[in-house]
Amino acid sequence: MTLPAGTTIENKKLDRSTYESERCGVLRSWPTGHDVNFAAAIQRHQEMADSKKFSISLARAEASGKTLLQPRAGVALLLEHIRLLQDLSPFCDVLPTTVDAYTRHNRYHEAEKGIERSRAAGTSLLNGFPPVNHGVAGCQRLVDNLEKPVQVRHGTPDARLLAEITLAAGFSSFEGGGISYNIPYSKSVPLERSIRHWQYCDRLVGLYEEEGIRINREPFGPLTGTLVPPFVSHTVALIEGLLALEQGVKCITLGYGQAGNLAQDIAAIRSLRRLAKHYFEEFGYQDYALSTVFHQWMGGFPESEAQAYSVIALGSAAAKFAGATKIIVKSPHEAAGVPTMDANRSGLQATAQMINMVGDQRPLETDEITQEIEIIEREVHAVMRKVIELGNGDVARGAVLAFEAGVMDIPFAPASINAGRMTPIRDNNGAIRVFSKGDIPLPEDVVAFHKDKIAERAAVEGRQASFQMVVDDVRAISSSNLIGRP
Ligand code: 8ZB
Repeated sequence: MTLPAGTTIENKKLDRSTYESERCGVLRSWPTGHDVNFAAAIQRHQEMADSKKFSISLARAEASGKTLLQPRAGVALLLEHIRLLQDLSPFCDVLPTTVDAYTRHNRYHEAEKGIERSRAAGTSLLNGFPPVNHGVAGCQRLVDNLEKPVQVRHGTPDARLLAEITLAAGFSSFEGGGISYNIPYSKSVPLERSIRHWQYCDRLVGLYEEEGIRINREPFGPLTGTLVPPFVSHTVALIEGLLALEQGVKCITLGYGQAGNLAQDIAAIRSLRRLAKHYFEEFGYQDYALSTVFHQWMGGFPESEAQAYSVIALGSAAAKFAGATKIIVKSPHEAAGVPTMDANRSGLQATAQMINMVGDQRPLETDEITQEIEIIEREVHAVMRKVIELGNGDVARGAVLAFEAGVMDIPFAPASINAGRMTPIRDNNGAIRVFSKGDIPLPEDVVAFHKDKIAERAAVEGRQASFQMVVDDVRAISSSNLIGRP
């Protein structure tokens, strides 16, 4: 679908009839779409064991203070993918299906060739599992052969067919959003279009909810994973949360990617919860279940497996001290690429050891954490106020205008609509600060706070803060430090 010229996006629940007529086109766009049958899908979810329902795992974790572990995993062929998830299952709480890059770009013909070539080669030649090609029956077979809930994890600006097929097959959680699966991933997909396509996905989840089937939705928190200040990713998470709730989503998990400074990371997850409650209430949504997800470090990793374990461990400690509901786990193979099953299991085991040890301690409360929470909340309120003002109260329209104006600005993102005028940098304690704010409307005193923190580092290093310092920071963790010192 291309939006007709002049159409403006708005945060309004799609009419049932608009959705239905669009759905016909979506399901006809590739042969496996014909096998989607909504009534059969509802029955399937009704008959599914509670142990396979993502929302139930999340609700139990929220109630008991448990932290769920989830790896990433996906290979081209169905039987190999089933085997991989079965092997990982004892070491985690909830399962993924990481989708291949052709499917993320709706290139199902090429995914099909990748499947055929993988069969011939006897090994996966795709970087994930292609659910659309395996169809409802193939995906059902996957869900049937697993004992834990499965989530679709991808990076798709137009995920409508992917959502129809996987949810019909019994997947009970779907990652992504119209901003978070566009700006960090694509150069020229119009933001209005990806937001509109994700309204369709959320509306579909809302239809399942109307039938009493709870499907979890999870906007992608880490964005580019490169020096993203918490307020930047929080603003996106809150807007995508609001867009999802409007379409009838009831079970939402907001995410954040580890930045590296313990106090800032703990503050980020705690503030994210508070901010979500604040904005969801402000816009009149009351009936929802909220949870959080912490992503272990999404930037460059050290090549040495021993060093990689330390990065994994610090993220695990931060996530557990913060009280995140779920952790997305990295593996010691991260620097090399897609992990083997053994490497994936090792990452899960390292994470489990740390969260068990941290879980035996009281929640960490320090003045520094309190101060970071305060700063993040003031930053988010400043940006959200402007987004709401730009959109005349509508956050979908406000988000598009905010990106155009540089009010929302994601560091190192490829999308042409993204201004890229804000520059982040680490302070002397490794927290991510704003070096140059571009057109983000941060309050004067907050800007001054960032400036002081950066000056402190510059003095210690005996050099001016500069773009070279930013480059040094981007490389620091993969070369065994947090801060890019000269
Ligand atoms: C945006 C997410 C990037 C992360 C991992 C990468 C990286 C990608 C697969 C995978 C296991 C896959 N990732 N594809 N991990 N199996 N098919 O996602 O290594 O950490």
